[in-house]
Formats: sequence, structure tokens, C-alpha cells
Amino acid sequence: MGVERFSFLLLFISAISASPLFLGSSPNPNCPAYTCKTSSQQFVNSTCIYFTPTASTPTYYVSPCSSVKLPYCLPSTNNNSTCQAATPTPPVNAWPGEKCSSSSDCSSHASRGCINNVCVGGSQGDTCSVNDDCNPNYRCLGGICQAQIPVGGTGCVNDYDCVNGAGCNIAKTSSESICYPYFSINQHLPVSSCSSNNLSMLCNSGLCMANNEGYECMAPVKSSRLPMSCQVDGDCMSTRDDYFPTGYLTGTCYCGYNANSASYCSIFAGDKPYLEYINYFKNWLQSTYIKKCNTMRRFTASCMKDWWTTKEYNLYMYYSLNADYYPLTVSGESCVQQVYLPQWWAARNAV
Ligand SMILES: *[C@@H]1O[C@H](CO)[C@@H](O)[C@H](O)[C@H]1NC(C)=O
Ligand SMILES: *[C@@H]1O[C@H](CO)[C@@H](O)[C@H](O)[C@H]1NC(C)=O
Ligand SMILES: *[C@@H]1O[C@H](CO)[C@@H](O)[C@H](O)[C@H]1NC(C)=O
Ligand SMILES: CC(=O)N[C@H]1CO[C@H](CO)[C@@H](O)[C@@H]1O
Repeated sequence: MGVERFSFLLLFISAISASPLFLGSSPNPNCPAYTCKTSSQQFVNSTCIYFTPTASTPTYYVSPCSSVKLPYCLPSTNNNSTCQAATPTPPVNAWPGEKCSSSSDCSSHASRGCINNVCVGGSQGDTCSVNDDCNPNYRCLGGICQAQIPVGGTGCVNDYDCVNGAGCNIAKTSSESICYPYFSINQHLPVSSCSSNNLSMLCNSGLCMANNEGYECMAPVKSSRLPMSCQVDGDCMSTRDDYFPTGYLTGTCYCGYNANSASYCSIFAGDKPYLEYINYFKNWLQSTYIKKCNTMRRFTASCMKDWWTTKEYNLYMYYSLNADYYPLTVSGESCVQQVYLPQWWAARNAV
């Protein structure tokens, strides 16, 4: 398990319906265009996006919000959008190990509250009901906080039993299950689980595939070129790992935030932006800082932000979002990216 990091691709991007195979970078009739407001257009009443539904290519004309009172543009689908007031920042709800100014910042999992600006929960031997109740380096086993299993140790049932930089390669019995460092199992060696989109954080490549017995790690397959223009998902085939009878993966074709209404394929773990992300993620996984997070919070942005340097955190966010959003960013104008991909935009400008 432990694949949640991989699954936060945007929910509001339009998936593509069927249309003929075409491999050039041509407009996709199912995609709108996204472009900056022209100088002749007049936007009234704090409009930040003007949509032309009846144009031959429906187009979103974008003008980022500049007023201090109404700084945010939240894009609507098939409609205009207006600048909005800043949403209030949600209260801090910190897990054991995470930073706080007072006990009200700590979640109910931190039974001892805020001590020296860190939320404190259960230590060795304290009672717990879930992993979240224990301090960093511990997990909840049989109602008691106990030390996580080190790399190479046996007895894990899931990743959260292992130290934060490692996951559980589950065998038939837990006494044979071993904690492996993430991204450490070489290609074509067995791995206990593989997500439906062929991702495994235990594999060196980040990729896995079913075989006759179960699953094994896959070679780092990639796009045949980057960017890869597409009309349908079937256009998004990876290079092959010939070790498998069907040794390729199929990505997803997304409408990009560009002025040409072009669509592009999601990328594979062997592609440069994804490799950059995995390499940077390894810095976190191998750092001493990850040991300051509760076992359930090992991959969370909030714990990472608390302990990593701002520079490292920003770089991580940039590589992570850049791998996820790659097809959305190709050939985009900055005014559009600023409004439609605000997190990516902010991370890119912070690095
Ligand atoms: C702008 O807002 C004003 C006041 O609310 C309203 O009277 C006017 O119709 C709006 N204009 C447009 C083009 O929506
Ligand atoms: C978008 O704004 C324009 C200009 O104010 C207006 O004419 C149009 O009806 C609006 N579109 C929608 C879908 O509300
Ligand atoms: C567009 O937005 C306006 C203002 O929020 C709303 O009244 C209208 O129903 C929307 N139109 C469509 C077609 O969704
Ligand atoms: C778990 C698994 O193997 N998932 C998929 C990996 O990719 C192949 C080829 O695209 C699919 O057939 C598998 O279902």
C-alpha cells in the first residue's frame, strides 16, 4: 500500500471521449481553449474568466485577480468566473510529531497536547486505539504504542508498521513479511501489491505488473516522446518492458490548459519529470526529518512542511505537482496557469 501520493491528479480536468486516432499536436474537438484576456476585451464586475460557449472553439479568456480584497479566481466549468475573497485558513489540526503553538492546535490523537511547540501522543508502552495516537517512530500494536519495525525486519502487516522510509512487502504470513525501503526492489523481482494503475512505491522504478504468481516490479517504462499529444487514452502507450507478454502501460489523455485546445497524455514513471519527482521524494524518505512524523503522516505535506527546510519543501511540491499536472501544463500561457493550476504555479515560482 502507501500509494495515496500517486492519486491526487485533479478531479476537475475533463476526461476525453472517443475520437479518431491522431498523433500530431492538433486541436481536440472535445477540449475548450484557455487563453489570456485580449486587450480589446472589457471585463466588468471583477470577472476573472469570460467563457464563450457558442464560439467554434469554446474558449475561456483569463485575467488573474489583482485586487487585495478579491484575490482568488475559482474557475467554473462552462461559465464565467468572478474574483472571490480569500477563504479563511482552516484551523491547525496537528498529529503527534507536528508543530503547534497551543494544545488547541493538536488533534485528539495527541493525548498530551502541545509540549515545546510539538503535539505529543503515546510513547513506548502507552495505550492507543489507532496508529495516529502514537508519537513518531511508534505504531499501535495490540492497543499499545510500540517501536516501528526497522528496514529488513519481519512481522509487518502494512506499511505503517515499518519505519517511515520503508513499506511492507507482505508475504503469506506476517512472520515472513519484510520492511523494505521505498523504491528499492529491482525490476522483475516479486512485490506483494500493485495498484490498478501499476504503481508500487516498493519498486525501484515505482512501477509493477501482474505475473502468473502475483506481481513483480517493472522496468521504468516511459513515453515514446514528450509531450505526447493525443485524442484518446489509447494514444497514450508507454515504451515496452518486453519481460511481460503485455509489457506496456496506457496513460490518460487530458485536455490541457492551452490556447490550442490540444490534449496531452499523462506521463509514466520513467519520464524525466516523474524521475525528478521520485529522486526528490527519496531525499525526504531517507532524511532524518521523516522520522519526526507520525507513521500515518509520513507522506503528508503538513508534516513535511513542519520539518523540512522551506527550500526543500517547495522543490518537493514543485516536482510532485509537475509530474501530476504535466499534461495540463504543456504550452500553457502563464495567466492561465496562474489561475487554473495555482498550487503548481506557486510552487514553480517558489523554487
Ligand atoms: C455588474 O454589477 C452591477 C451591480 O451589481 C449590475 O447592475 C450589472 O448588471 C452587472 N453587469 C454585468 C455585465 O453583469
Ligand atoms: C458571461 O459574461 C458575459 C458578459 O458579462 C455575459 O454576456 C454572459 O451571459 C455570461 N455568461 C454566462 C454563462 O453567464
Ligand atoms: C453562470 O453563473 C451565473 C452566476 O453565478 C449563474 O447564475 C448561472 O446560472 C450560470 N450559468 C450556467 C449556464 O451555469
Ligand atoms: C495490477 C496490474 O497489473 N495492473 C495493470 C498493469 O498494466 C497492465 C497493462 O496495461 C494491465 O493489464 C494491468 O491490469
